[in-house]
Amino acid sequence: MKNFTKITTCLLIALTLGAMVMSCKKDVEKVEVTPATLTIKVGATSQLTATVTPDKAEYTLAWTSSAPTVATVNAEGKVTAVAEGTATITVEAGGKTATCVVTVEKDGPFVPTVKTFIEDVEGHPSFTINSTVHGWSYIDNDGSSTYAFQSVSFSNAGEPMSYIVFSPSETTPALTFEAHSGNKMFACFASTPPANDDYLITPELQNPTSISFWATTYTGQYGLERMKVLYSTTGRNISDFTNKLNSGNYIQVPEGWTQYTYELPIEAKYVAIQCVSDDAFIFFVDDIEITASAAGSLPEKTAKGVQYNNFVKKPPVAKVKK
Ligand SMILES: [Ca+2]
Ligand SMILES: [Ca+2]
Repeated sequence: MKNFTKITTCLLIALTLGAMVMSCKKDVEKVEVTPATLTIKVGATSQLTATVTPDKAEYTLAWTSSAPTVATVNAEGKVTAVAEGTATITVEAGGKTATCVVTVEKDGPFVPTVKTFIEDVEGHPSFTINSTVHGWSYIDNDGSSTYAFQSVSFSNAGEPMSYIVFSPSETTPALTFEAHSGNKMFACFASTPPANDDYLITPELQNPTSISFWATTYTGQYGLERMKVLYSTTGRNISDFTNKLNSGNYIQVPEGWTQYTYELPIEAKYVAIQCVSDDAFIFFVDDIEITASAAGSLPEKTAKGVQYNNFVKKPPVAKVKK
């Protein structure tokens, strides 16, 4: 009988405690999300925060997007902008909801999202001078007009330029030599004297570790192309590129695609491939790969399944002044 009383007492205490715990659970009264509106660029991410009242409410947060083709949201409320447009992100907790209206903008500074960035030039419009796609910038410090091909025409031939997006298969008539990957590459055409002084400048880098790229002289007939590889820890003016990565004064680039790789200090902000050729013909650059020590430091990877072409030396087309 004594044992029975003990068991009953224990059971009652257990039930009472259980009921007390049950009574502590509260329903969600309100959920709020901050920010309530958000404007971000394609490729960028942003963290949303949900606040649930009362504090002791029991809930699970569920995040959804009204338009995942515009912006997606993960289970932790992190939004990724996919394409230009508007999406409503909804968070639900205990039957209550709150929303954040996300506007995704297409243009503007390129926003870094991943660790490796490969520029294969395929996404740049053909024959654009100093194409700013993906945040590339340029300095044409010689300001000179350029040599063109004898009997081969293309848009902007002979114009002053730093680098042009060159597509051999789209000239008239089509040229038979190939870019390192795909159909396009950056090209620096010889300036009609003075010597070339042309900068191809990367997008802004954060925590970079290395840069590599492929380069070639189009034809050694007029002499090999010359380049310097420089970096800046500050801005994008000529006076900012005070650090040289190549040894010697400049590199003479051979005929045939050659890969150049340089380690970068973490504070490097921009790298410039400077063409300093003197009355040569065309300096080509393709498949520039930059790596960083942390995700979120570089523009998105732009090359998908890069297929590299073999360099097949074809009889070069002569150069002419336009
Ligand atoms: Ca120039
Ligand atoms: Ca290419």
